[in-house]
Amino acid sequence: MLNRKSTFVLFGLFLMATSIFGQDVFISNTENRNFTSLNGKWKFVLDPFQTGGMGGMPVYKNYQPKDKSDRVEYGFDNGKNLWVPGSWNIQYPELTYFEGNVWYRKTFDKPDRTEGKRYFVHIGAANYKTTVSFNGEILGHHEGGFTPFSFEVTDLLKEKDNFLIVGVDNARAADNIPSKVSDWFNHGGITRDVKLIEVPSTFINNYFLSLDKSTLKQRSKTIQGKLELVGENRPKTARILIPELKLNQEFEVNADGPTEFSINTKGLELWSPKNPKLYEVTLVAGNDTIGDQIGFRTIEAIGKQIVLNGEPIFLKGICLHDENPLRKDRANSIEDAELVLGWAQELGCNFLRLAHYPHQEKIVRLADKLGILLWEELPLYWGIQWDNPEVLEKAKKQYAEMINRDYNRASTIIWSIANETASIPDRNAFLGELADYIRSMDDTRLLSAAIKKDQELDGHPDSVYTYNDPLIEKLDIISLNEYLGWYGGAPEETRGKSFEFGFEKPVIVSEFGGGALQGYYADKQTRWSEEFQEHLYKESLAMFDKIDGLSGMAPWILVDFMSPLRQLPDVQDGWNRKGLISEKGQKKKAFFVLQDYYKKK
Ligand code: GCB
Repeated sequence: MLNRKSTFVLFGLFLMATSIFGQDVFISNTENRNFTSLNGKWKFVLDPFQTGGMGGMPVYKNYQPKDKSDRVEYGFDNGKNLWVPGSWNIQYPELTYFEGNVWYRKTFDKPDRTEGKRYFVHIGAANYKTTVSFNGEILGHHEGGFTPFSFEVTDLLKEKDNFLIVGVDNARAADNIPSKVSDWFNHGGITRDVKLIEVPSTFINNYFLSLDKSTLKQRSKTIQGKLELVGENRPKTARILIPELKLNQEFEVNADGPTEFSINTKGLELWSPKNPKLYEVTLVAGNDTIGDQIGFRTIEAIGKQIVLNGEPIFLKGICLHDENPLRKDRANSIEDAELVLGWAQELGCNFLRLAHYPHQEKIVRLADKLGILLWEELPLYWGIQWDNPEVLEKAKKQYAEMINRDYNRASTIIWSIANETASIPDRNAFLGELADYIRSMDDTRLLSAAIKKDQELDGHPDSVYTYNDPLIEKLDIISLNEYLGWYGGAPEETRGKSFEFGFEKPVIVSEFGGGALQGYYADKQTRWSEEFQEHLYKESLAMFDKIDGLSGMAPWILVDFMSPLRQLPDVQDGWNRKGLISEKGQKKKAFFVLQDYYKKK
């Protein structure tokens, strides 16, 4: 039998062997590049036993019978369509709980191209394992349901009848991230935009800009930059322009590897929730030019305070899943983002916890425009295989993809590395290494994790809840999820409780809450009633407010969300009811309790 290490080596060889044609290059800021959208109707072939990629006639070859006696046992042409982006579960009733592989096919002709251009297929997200093939050749594989990836197709692109076939497999597995069980719906398929991106032969694939916090108090503030290029013919110099600051500066480009540079600014306005100032920034390198809208700010944890641009700030937040409850689908449009951010603003929020996985890029960009601070995380959630080095590598890769995508967004201030995980040696080693890895990629943001209290006893008998998880050492913020009043204990029991932390760090309550069915009215002792939830919010807020060093709050959760774990008839019917707003968009009583609390903060 193979041990884990040799499986890991084989897995690596497999990935190398299957990426011969395509190049897996991270391309950021795709919205501001030249591209052809490949969204819309795609033909599909169902592959419940996950065998379509095997044998002499794999589905990605797109075989057609040559004559009337030929045998081909699949076919896209007369098949049904799936809309991209979107989860397949909501598109056909028979796919509601489908977990397995689906092959998607899109055909298209070559865009009007000028010589010397390169083309990449870019997928915003596909849940969970993806195989990308083009004109019958496998370009590569991607794992992880919420982060973007791309493969080059330049050398395979034909004038007519190109076919892109993408296999997406959402089967749950113990060594996935998330693992087998999670409290949200397993939306399968190509859930975010697909683009055919056109770039020059040497191009800017990514760049990282941040404000140097040591210059925060100076009149002339420094922006630190890093530029990454892909291609053979690197220019000797590149240029950054911020017209509003009358800035146009050239810098030398390294012969290989990324190039670091810094620029001094005058009159820079800082980005904040009160003034979400974004600058038009342009980078030019050789034949490539890319523009972006970027805000500059600093974020620090000093003593027990979270400090934005040198000033303490209280995070008035709420948790959120990346779902449009009205459409019952994964969110994938600017309208989806506007819907939920509109509700969050009405609640009085300046902060959102984007739980429990990377949300669509459009919401992060909208938060930049609206001045909403964000917490982002990976689904390092229940049941993760902490002792499996492959899983750690997957976590690093998915984290790198999220940081590569969102590094330039001022709104993102926290990377959270795990949710409610028990402190055992394997987990501590895994998350400790991950924390170091994230800091090596991005030391401009704060690290956190939703931590458990030292004693997890039913009935919550302790009057003092203590937090001494050694992982906190690696973090900037202590975040805690506490459901006293819902899971064990009555809401009134909150009155006798207090909190103690073994570390001098700011504290965020990253979850608390309870379920209520919108429109069900009863007395405050009756579970599932709006009054029960309202009562629980009043009691919980009073309890958490006493925490010394409380720097923010993100109750669970803004809107009811789909979850196969929640099957109580007539109450849940497949929905987690802890939302302050129902899946139809109606506010529950507790919404106004939190709104009132935030007004007073
Ligand atoms: C939690 C989890 C969250 C669940 C929530 C609940 O602690 O972090 O994913 O949905 O509780 O509703 O039980």
